Amino acid sequence: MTKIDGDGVLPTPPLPEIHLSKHNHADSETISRIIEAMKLSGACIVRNMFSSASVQQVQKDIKSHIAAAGNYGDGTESTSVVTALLSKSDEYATHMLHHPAFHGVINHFLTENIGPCQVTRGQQASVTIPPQIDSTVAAVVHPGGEPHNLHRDDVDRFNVQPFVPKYEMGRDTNVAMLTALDATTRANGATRVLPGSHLWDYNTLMPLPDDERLVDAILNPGDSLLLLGCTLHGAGANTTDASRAITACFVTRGRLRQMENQYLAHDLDKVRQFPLWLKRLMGFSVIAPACGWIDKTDPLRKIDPHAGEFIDIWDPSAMKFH
Ligand SMILES: O=C(O)CCC(=O)C(=O)O
Ligand SMILES: [Fe+2]
Repeated sequence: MTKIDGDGVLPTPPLPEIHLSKHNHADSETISRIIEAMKLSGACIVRNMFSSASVQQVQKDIKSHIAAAGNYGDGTESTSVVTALLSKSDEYATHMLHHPAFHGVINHFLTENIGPCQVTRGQQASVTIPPQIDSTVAAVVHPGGEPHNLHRDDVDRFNVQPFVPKYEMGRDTNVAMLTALDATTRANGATRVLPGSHLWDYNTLMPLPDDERLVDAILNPGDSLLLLGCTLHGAGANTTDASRAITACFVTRGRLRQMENQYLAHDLDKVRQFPLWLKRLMGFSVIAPACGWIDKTDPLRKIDPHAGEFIDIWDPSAMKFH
């Protein structure tokens, strides 16, 4: 019988790696290479994204939160998941999340261009909907930690997809940037990725934890794994006597509900201090023509009246009429 689910049908591609020559920098050609690698394999390691000074600052910022952090409640008992990183680390929020490769990748996979569609008789409109933060966490796998279940990050919103022989845009509702704070190795529970599984039918039985196609994302501090929401992965077992920490910024489409409620997870005084691009990425915006308003206006009018740039509902500058 012909298999149509993708599992075992297509050859398993490699887990690609792209090395940045300079921290915090990626030109458009490099970003395109990362995107193509992700389309081919479902994930891409990007080396040298952040400096060790930056990594050490984030480590310092989250350290005091680890002891009190629980896990996801999904069988990952030996993992501490620190949430709401934007409030816990300015370095993470305003510096790491400002990386051009991160923005290039999330914008490519998750921006939606909708329309022209008829909004009223005889009037057509198109809108561009940018992505938004889904959640930010640090995952700290402690000594003795068991391997996490293989999963797709978009399971939370039941983004069930069929097998495709080649990547199709629109398939993903989620993209993640996992950044190593500690070196991740096979021994300490590096994230394991199944390259090519982003093309599988979602109803294909999940592989076992010892599937030989799984590849360890071995990262140095400051390297990231950029991951499509439809790619199977999970943290490995930590057989060492030291914890290993990564940060994860999950991003979703602007029209979907956010996993971590960004409007309540962060103190508004804190949000006020964030740069405009970050406030927008958190979802403090109106998605044209009219999603997310307060009192029919841009939510920034409420929390940051001096923001200087507002988009209210039915704002002609945010839509194209035909
Ligand atoms: O800790 C890891 O290696 C992966 C974490 C992860 O997959 C998740 O939080 O969804
Ligand atoms: Fe995950």
